[in-house]
Amino acid sequence: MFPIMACQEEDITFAENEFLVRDDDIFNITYPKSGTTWVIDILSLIKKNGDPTWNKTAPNWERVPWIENNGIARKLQVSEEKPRLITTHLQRHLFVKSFTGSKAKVIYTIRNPKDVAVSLYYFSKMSSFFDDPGDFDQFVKVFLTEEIPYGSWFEHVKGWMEMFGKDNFMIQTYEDLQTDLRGSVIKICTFLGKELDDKAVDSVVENVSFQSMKENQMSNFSLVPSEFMDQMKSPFMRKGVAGDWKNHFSVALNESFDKIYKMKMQDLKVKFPWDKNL
Ligand code: PPS
Repeated sequence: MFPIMACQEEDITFAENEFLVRDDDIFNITYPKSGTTWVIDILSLIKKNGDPTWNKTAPNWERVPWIENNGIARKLQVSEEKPRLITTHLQRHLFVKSFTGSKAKVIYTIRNPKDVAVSLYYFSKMSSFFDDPGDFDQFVKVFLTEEIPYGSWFEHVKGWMEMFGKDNFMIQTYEDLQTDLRGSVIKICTFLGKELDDKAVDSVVENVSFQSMKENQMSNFSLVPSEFMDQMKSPFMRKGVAGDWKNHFSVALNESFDKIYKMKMQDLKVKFPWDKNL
């Protein structure tokens, strides 16, 4: 399932079958609400060696566009940008076929799924791209299925983790961005083979703080008309913390979530920071 206002079948089919990946492409890949826009701002600052001008003058969807969104794959196909910075929420099995065998790099950002569910719940309330989520417990039950835009969180993660260990694949957690933003920026630079001096790294860190991005209209979606995103209902840059799920999950809901999580993730060898609490 995809939100029809953002993604048309034709665009997804073109991205999957006809889009030609270049070896210097850089992909920012996430399940929604996992840190997509945070990494967009980090990547666009790294590309500009820490100069914030681009981040402050072009919206995130122009700097690191979502390949599955209306008309974007065709535009990117003829783009002369080097490197092309591309975002996607696509599952691995729907992703661009020509990626296989290329040297294009992927940064896969992952977040505690309970926090993803909370963030997506509020986003579904404010955004006309998604159905009204109803009551929180009900929404979490839907979140645990496939019947959700962009598909199951579990399938998304398991699909992309098949690339684990490959030289052109990096896992970034939202939680690491929280606890060590500077260290994470440096790791991303190393992965991309991009050398930034200390001043440039400082500028990246400063310009991607929650507060800076919340105030930057090129990052906070305030340019989107309120009929599509009603930030009076819930701001896009909502809380920006790890662990907000504890304020939303009842004991019973948490237990049933953990049970399903363990069952669905038991075969996955890769472990995440939140797994130790299970
Ligand atoms: S989307 O719609 O999929 O592109 O959303 P995405 O950007 O993946 O996720 C939005 C959540 O990320 C939080 N966010 C940040 N947190 C901390 N610091 C920074 N700089 C930052 N930028 C985005 C944003 O607040 C959403 O999380 P919640 O929990 O709803 O606050």
